[in-house]
Amino acid sequence: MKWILLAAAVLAVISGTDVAHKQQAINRLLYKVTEPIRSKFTDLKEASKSFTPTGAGAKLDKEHKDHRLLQQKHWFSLFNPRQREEALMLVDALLESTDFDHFKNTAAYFRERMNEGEFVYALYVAVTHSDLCDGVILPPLYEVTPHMFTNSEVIQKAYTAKMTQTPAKFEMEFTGSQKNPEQRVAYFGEDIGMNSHHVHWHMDFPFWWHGEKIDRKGELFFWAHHQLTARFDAERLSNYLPVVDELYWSRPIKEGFAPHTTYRYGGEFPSRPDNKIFEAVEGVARIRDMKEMESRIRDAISHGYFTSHSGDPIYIDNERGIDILGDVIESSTYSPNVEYYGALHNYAHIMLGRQADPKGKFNMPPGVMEHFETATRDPSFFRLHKYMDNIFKLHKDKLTPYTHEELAYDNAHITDVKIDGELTTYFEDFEIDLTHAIDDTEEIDDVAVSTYVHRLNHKPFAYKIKVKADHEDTATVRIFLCPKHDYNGIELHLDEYRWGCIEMDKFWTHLSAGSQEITRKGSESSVTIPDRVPFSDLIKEADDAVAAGSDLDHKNIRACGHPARMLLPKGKSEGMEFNLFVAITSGDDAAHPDLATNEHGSTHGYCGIHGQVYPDKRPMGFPLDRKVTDEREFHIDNINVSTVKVFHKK
Ligand SMILES: *[C@@H]1O[C@H](CO)[C@@H](O)[C@H](O)[C@H]1NC(C)=O
Ligand SMILES: [Cu+2]
Repeated sequence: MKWILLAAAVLAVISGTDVAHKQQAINRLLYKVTEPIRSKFTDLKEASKSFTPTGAGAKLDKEHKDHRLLQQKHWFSLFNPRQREEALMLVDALLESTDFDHFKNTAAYFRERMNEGEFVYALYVAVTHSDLCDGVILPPLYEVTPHMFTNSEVIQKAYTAKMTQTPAKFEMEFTGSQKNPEQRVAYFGEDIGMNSHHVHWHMDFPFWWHGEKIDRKGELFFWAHHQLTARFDAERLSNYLPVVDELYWSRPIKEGFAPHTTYRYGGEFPSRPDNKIFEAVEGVARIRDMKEMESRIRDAISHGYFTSHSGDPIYIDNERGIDILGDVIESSTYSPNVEYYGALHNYAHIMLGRQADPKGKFNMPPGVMEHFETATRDPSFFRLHKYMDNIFKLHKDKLTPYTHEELAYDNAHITDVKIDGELTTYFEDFEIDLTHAIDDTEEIDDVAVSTYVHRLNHKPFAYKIKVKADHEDTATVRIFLCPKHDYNGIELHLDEYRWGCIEMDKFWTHLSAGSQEITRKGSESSVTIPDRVPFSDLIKEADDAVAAGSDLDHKNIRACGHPARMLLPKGKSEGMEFNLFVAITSGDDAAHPDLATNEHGSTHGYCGIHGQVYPDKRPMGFPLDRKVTDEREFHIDNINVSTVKVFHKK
């Protein structure tokens, strides 16, 4: 038996279907995407000339031959319907592949013919979803397309370094000035790890998705964005700012935004001054269209049902309702009646993105709000998401509060909750390689150019939870960090703070009869991922493995997940108080039988388990997602709320 496996492994290495070869091919396909495939990558270069695309690829090739495709060296936005259509043709062509060679050759062929932005998007999505690419790590997007994650100042400096052939490393500041109070939380909205999480979330769960059904996609849309909103609010409170107010269509957009960012092709990202009055965007929507979409959705929430195409009611005052509401609001292809309920989220992004040039008079490229990479930099992103979050809350608040039976787990008695170590945040510098930000040719050598950004991190810590169990069992542990006081320093009740709770972790564990201590490290959190592997490391590792005839065994391949270093919101020098909420419920909540020993790729809290059902059978956010009318229901042995302090050190 063993020699058969060995023979299979040897065969895989020789034929190039092992992870090392795949990783190498993906690296090379993304290497300097705005330039032709390097001639030293002979197989890809050859495929780009002589491959004959089939199926969806043939259809896309015909569009190319008919000169219908978007030119190269032009901006790309997923919210542009035609550009999206082109990118999705490539996604289909790639996902149709039945072997990796076909996948690789299709990609190589279209890399030389399609718009680079469309190509990168399609390749990232296809690698994420294709079984043929299992084990492949996607290079950090901030290194492949640095223009979307940095600013014009940094890119200009990079060009100077290249032109003068002088290696350089320079600082990247956050956008704006300290005269703007919003600047205090720019480290959150502009964090490259968080931006990457956001853009990857939308690649794992695309609104246009027409492939195999993705479990609880609409609910994940709600939960991932709700968590971004809650986290941003927590950061604001630590920075002496009130929580975000929602967006109003009929009031001025309070905060302006000057992105200081330039497209690689297509000029500068448009700016928006403070207090801009919303205008209709030609060819997209009028303000009254937006209000209409909103009021139809609010109507459905009040009625407790949506109306399908055929006029049938789809009841939502139940556990499943949130999933449907998420599908409707985004909207995704799962929306039961997109003609009637519209696409509130997607249209709102475009409306906000275009306010600088609503009539298209100045031929401005799309705004930061029209790209998932850049959207969170603009303070209006969080206003918009607060607005939608409040609509979700309206629905959740209609549901019957959890009963004692639903909350209790008589087997577990929490006797103590402690933090091992100090909850301490700090800022650090992080270096980003800018090699891919600047043009060159095969003949010109690369110059080492990088920028360092400031980013939030925290010291290692662990939760220590003492539990007494009546009998042996598997249990579900949920940990939330919740605001304790509002902006004015007034202590909040459970029903006031629950919606602002940050999901820190959720895991399954084995309880033995009697007393025990559960230790869980912050770094094990199921909502976060570790730092991304730099592109240059991925290249070196794959090239070395291929040269040595060995394979790669990648762990942590998911790109969706909040950055581990941002698990804790920023503290205060004197300490910022939070409520640490711990709930232990029965292991029956697990949707997979082995969760206590197998985390299924971790990072499932905000990103689910790839290709499988969401691990928790309960609604996302349980038990804090519903109204609490009687706080005493939560005074039970399996739930504990304690106060913790998060410090911030210079
Ligand atoms: C939770 O645990 C803390 C610390 O162990 C304890 O002081 C507190 O009384 C507990 N609270 C509840 C509601 O059980
Ligand atoms: Cu989003």
